[in-house]
Amino acid sequence: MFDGPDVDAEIVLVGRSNVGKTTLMRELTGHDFASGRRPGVTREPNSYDWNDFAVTDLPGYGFMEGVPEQRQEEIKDGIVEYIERNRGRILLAVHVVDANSFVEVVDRWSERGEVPHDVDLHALLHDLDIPAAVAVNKIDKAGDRDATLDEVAERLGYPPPWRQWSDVVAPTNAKNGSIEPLLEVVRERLKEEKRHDLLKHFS
Ligand SMILES: Nc1nc2c(ncn2[C@@H]2O[C@H](COP(=O)(O)OP(=O)(O)OP(=O)(O)O)[C@@H](O)[C@H]2O)c(=O)[nH]1
Ligand SMILES: [Mg+2]
Repeated sequence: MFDGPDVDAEIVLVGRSNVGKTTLMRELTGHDFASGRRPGVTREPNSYDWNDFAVTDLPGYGFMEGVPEQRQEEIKDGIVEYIERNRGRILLAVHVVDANSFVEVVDRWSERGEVPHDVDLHALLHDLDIPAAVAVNKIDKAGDRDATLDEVAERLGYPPPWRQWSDVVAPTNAKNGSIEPLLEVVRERLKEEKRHDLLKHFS
C-alpha cells in the first residue's frame, strides 16, 4: 500500500496522528514538509533521502479528522506492512508520542480491555528486532517533566526512572527545534551500526 524510497538504510518516524512527526521530520532533515494543526495531515509516507539513506515520515494512526474509520484501519495496516517489509533496512524507528495525551489515551484503551495502538506498535518493533527510540514530543506543554517522562516510558515497557533509558527515551520540542536528546540517540545508534558516514546529517 505504501511505497518507500529506493535506499538500503532508513530511519522511520511512526506514531499517532498529530503528535508532531512531520514537524520532527523537518527538524531532523532540515527540509520542509506539510504539517498541520489537525490530525490526519500526512496520508502517504514522506521521505527525504541522501542517495542510499532516507528518513521517512509515515502517516499517523488512530483518529484522523475527516477520514472514515475503515480507511483509518487500512492506514494502520499499511504502516505495519511497511515496517515488516522494510525491517531489514530500518536502522531505527523513532516512535513519536504526545507527552500530554499519551498516558490518558493508553489508559483509556487499557481500561476497556483493548490494546492501545501505541503499545501494539511498540511491541511490533520489538518483535521484529527493530531498534526503537521514543520521542516524547510537545514536552514544552508538560507540567511535571520528569513525572510525565516516567509515566510515558513505563507504559511502553521502560520502568522508571526514565533517565536510565536515555538511549531510547528522548524528550523533544519539535516545534522550537529542541531535539538534541533525540539526535544523540540517533548518533549512538548509527555508531553501533558502524554508519559513521551518516553522522554528519545529525550533528
Ligand atoms: N507545543 C508543541 N507543538 C508541537 C510540537 N511539535 C509539533 N507541534 C504541533 O503539533 C501539530 C501537529 O504537528 P504535525 O507535525 O503535523 O503532526 P503529525 O504527527 O505529522 O500529524 P499527522 O500527519 O496528522 O499524523 C502542529 O500544529 C505542530 O505545530 C511541539 O514539540 N510542541
Ligand atoms: Mg504528518
